[in-house]
Amino acid sequence: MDDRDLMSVALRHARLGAGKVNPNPMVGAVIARDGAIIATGHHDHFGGWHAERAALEAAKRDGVDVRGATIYVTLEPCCHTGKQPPCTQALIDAGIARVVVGSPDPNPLVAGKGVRRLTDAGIEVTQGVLREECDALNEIFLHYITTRTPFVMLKYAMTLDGRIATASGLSRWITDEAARRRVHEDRGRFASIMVGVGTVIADDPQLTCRIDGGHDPIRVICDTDLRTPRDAAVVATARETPTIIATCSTDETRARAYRDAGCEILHVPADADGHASVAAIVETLGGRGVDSVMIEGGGELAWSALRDQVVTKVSAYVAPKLFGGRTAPGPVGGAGVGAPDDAFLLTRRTVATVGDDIVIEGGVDYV
Ligand code: AOF
Ligand code: ZN
Repeated sequence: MDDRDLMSVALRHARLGAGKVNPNPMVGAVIARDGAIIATGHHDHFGGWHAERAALEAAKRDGVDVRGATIYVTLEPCCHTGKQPPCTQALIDAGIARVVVGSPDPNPLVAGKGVRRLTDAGIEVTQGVLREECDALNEIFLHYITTRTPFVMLKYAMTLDGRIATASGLSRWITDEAARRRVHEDRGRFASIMVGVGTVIADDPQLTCRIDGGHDPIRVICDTDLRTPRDAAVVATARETPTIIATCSTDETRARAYRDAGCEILHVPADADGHASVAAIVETLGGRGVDSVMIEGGGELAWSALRDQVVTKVSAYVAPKLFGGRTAPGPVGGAGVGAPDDAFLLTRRTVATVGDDIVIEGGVDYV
């Protein structure tokens, strides 16, 4: 196998940490000799071994000699002491001869210093192998480590005529199985998921990651006046999956009922429209180390998040079907922009098909 093949194996291992490592990056490592894999490892959970050490320990456990071997790592090895000791030192001590790196680590504590430490020690370093794939895998980490604000993805599914429900309010289902599975994969790698109370009332969603071994995001309900039904699924399961109800209400009696069910009540100021401020919620989450928020509806919340300029990326699923209906809602509500020139523009766009559906994604450009 060549460098790219071995890095793609490292990428596969990295993904095993999805949802468990946040706000750390997903990192995978493969140790190889003459193009053949002799050990693998990944960063498995926040605070746990880094990928490099996991691979070195796997080799030790299997009695495999790594001196003179090459290691493929999806992210530049760290050279600082955090919850774990520096990987660069571990690689030097183990006698690794060559290090192949996917993404540079923008963490100011690392940022190029990891690679320099290795080359100073006489190790050959090759950088940028499958860099695009490695960067894409860690879009959340790369954003959060440099801005300290959560990576916010606005996700919605609509028909080709721009409806997220029929005129009578029915929305199950717009996209097919394959697209819905991809959404669950996204839920698994995001630290939190946010919906408006209208969506909770209309759909009674669980907002969990329903794939094998998947990690559930923290659920955040944007509920200005504490209207979340007491028997909603998110309230009933708040002891298993953390649920935050963000509100402007000061009604302590109602708040206590949600708290008794295991929910956290987060008091936030109102925005200009009188809704619980999305910007304030996102800021609070970021301050707690929550590196990512997936916004899953509805239209009012989507608009507030765009207007507050907190959306980092849009993930739009378009189903090849039409609902029609004068009053059938679209994915983004609110007041909307005043003129076409005021539109929110997407940059770095990608278009792909998932099953019968189309998924269009891109970063939001606020300038
Ligand atoms: C690596 N390999 O597998 C990971 C790295 O607190 P710590 O010690 O876990 O350090 C976290 C930082 O280390 C994180 O912000 C990122 O810069 C880097 N993560 N580095 O060499 C890994 N997970
Ligand atoms: Zn490390």
